[in-house]
Amino acid sequence: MKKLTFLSIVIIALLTAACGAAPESAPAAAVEAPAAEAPKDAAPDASSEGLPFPGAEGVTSLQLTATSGGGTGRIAYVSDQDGNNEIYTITADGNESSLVNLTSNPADDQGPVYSPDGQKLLFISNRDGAFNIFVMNADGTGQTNLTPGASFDGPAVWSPDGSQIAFASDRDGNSEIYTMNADGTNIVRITTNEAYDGDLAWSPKGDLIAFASDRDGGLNLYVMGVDGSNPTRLTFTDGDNGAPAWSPDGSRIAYVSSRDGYYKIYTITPDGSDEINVTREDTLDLFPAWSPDGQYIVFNSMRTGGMELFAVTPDGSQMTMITYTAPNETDPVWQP
Ligand SMILES: [Ca+2]
Ligand SMILES: [Ca+2]
Ligand SMILES: [Ca+2]
Repeated sequence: MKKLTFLSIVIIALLTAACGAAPESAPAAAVEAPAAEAPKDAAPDASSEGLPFPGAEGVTSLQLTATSGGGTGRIAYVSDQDGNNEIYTITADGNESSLVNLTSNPADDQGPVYSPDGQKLLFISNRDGAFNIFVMNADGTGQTNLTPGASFDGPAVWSPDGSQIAFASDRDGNSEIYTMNADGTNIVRITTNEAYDGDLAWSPKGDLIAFASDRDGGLNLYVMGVDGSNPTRLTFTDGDNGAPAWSPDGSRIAYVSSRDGYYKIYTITPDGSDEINVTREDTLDLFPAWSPDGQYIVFNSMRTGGMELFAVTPDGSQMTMITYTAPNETDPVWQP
C-alpha cells in the first residue's frame, strides 16, 4: 500500500472541506471585518484591512503589502474556486482585484513552483491523463508537458540555476526521485528504494536535495546529494514529516510535522539541529514556502474552518491571513 503523501493529505482535506466545512459564518473576528453577510460564495473584501485574524495564543497580527516578501510580491497557489484545481496568483496582501487564473481548464492543476528567476512555473496536471509535469511562463502562456506518459510524475522543483528539474515519479513501480534537464531530457533516477521517496526541495546552494521518505518506518525528512549520494536523516519523530522548503539563504528547511497529532510548520537546519516549531495551534497546516527575502513563511491552513493561505514570521510570533474564501486555497509559493 502506498504511503500517504502530503499531496494525498491535502486532497483528503479538500474533500472534507468540500463536504460542508466552508465557514457558515465568519470566524471570530477581532476587528470589524465586513462580515455581516459573510459568505458561502461572497467572500469579504480581502483588500481591506481586517481579515479575521487567526487569533493563535501569543501571536500578533502581521501586516503585508502588495510588495511584501521581496521579489514581485506575488504568490502563486492552487484554488478550486472554479470547480476544479487551477493555479492562481495574487499579491501578498491578498487583494482580490490582483487575482489571476493561470490555467483555466477542467483538469486538476496543482503544485506551482517558480523558477529561480521568477519567469516560469512548474506545475503538475492530469489534463493529458496521468499527472505529468508541466512548465509555463509566469503569465500562464506556453504551457508544455515535460513528462508525457502514463506514470504519476510530480511534484517537481528547479535547481537554483534553473538548468535542471528534480521530481518524484512512480514510473519504476514506487515513488522515486529523479533529475532531468529543464526541457525534460536526460532523466536520471537518484533514489532506488522500495519505500516512498518524494516531497523534494533543491537547496539554494545547489548541493543538496531535501526530501521525505518512509524508508526507515515513519515518514521522515532527509537530505542527499543531487546524485542521490549520502542520504542523511534529519527528523526522528512520530507521525509524518514532509513538504520541505529551503530558506533563500539555505540555512533552514521549513517542513510539516504531525508528531503531536496535528500537522504544524517547523524549521530545522540542514544538519538536523536547532528545530523550531513555527505554528503551534492544533489544526492542519501544510505546504510551507519562504518569501524571497526570507522574512515570511507562507502556508495553507484550516485554522479558520476552510482552507486558506496564511503568512507567518519564521519565529511564529506574527501571522496574517491572505485569503478568506469559501473555496480551498492551498500550496502557495512566493514569486522571486
Ligand atoms: Ca484546472
Ligand atoms: Ca522509492
Ligand atoms: Ca478558502
